[in-house]
Amino acid sequence: MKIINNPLKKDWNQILQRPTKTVNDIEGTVNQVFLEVQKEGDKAIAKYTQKFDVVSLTTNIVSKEEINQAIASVSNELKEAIIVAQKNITVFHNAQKTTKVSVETSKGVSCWQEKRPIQKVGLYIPGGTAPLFSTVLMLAIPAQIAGCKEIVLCSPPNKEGKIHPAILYAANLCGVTKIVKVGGIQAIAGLTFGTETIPQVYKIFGPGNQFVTVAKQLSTKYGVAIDMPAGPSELLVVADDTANASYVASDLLSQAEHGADSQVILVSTSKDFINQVTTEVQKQIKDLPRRETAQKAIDNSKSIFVENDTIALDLINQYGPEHFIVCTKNNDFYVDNIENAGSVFIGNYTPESAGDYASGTNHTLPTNGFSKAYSGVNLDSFTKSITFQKITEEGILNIGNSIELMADAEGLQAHKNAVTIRLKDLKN
Ligand code: HSO
Ligand code: ZN
Repeated sequence: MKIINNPLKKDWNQILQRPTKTVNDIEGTVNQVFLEVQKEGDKAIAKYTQKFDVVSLTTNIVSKEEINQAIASVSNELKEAIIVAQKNITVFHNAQKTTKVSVETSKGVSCWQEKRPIQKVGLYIPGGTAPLFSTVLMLAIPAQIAGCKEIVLCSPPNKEGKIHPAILYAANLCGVTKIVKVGGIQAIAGLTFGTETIPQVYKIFGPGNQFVTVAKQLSTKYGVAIDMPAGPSELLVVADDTANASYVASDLLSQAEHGADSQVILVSTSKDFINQVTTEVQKQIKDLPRRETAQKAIDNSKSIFVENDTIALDLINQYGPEHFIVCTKNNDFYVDNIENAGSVFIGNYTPESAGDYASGTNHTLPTNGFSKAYSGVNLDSFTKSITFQKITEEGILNIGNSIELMADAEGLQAHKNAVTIRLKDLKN
């Protein structure tokens, strides 16, 4: 980790830059796959599954039998752990339900807002080196609580044509209505257009590599919503001498092991503490099975010494971390004043892993500074609000003239007429 001492404010932007990636030739490939899937449906899906996942399947659809086999092959211990997580995620997302907002804005003019589930949603779960079955819980549980009717999960098949059993177990546990073995760009294209086997959906959720991210962005051009623009994982820890250097090092490494492009940052008002954490990181990384990945991320990461908590907070708000751990003597100051962060972890006994798996909060969060404008996935991500209004005779008499005047001033005579015609009747 590079140590940076007391940086000038004018240099913060440059210091806090995320590792950049090249997206040049991705768009051409994504467009091509989309066009083919739109035209040829499952035939194109099979072609690209063969090409990218190097497997040819007799069917995309996961059968009841495969699900049963998966359920049988997951250990009881892991099942119990997943059920603990499921309970906490359910409790937290259930509590996010809101009641209908209803108000009389003027006498006789009632307005209200109600939420309705998005009927069809697609959940993308990446394959790759870590089978993220925890992400199944984070997406399927709120979808189910919101009342989404069709919850379609897509995940790439491995070389044997299979999806990891824990992903199937979690999907089955959390109310996924259809599981399809398809990954990458072709999965997002399938969910966008619908094919013989993949249902078309209204919104696509979930993490993925650069190809999946660009594909999700393209799907919005075809009228499909997405959860948020996704990027590599990030963690920023602010900690001082009251924190435990070994704990902080373990947290930094927990995010660093996600990918070589993950970014972890330590901000501290103590130089001595930064040195302790650096030593601890070097010690702990040696025993990690994913140490090569973690080391690459650590090489790109920074420890920043600043003089006081006010400067630290300012810098953190400018960065807008996906995950923010606070372990200082002034935790309340940070908690009360943080403006930009995806999810906040407070105190020595709140590792980020807790939010990744089982505390109850959602781990699908805005990266890349998007926490300045985006929320993480939550119950509302699976609903939309509809507004209603009902106006009585008295109500239209109350606001009719204002509408007429405004419509007239905008030069929209027909709008005005729609009110005038009613007012005339009422006044007669
Ligand atoms: N930290 C990741 C989520 C995750 N971690 C899943 C472990 N499994 C992005 O928030
Ligand atoms: Zn994680």
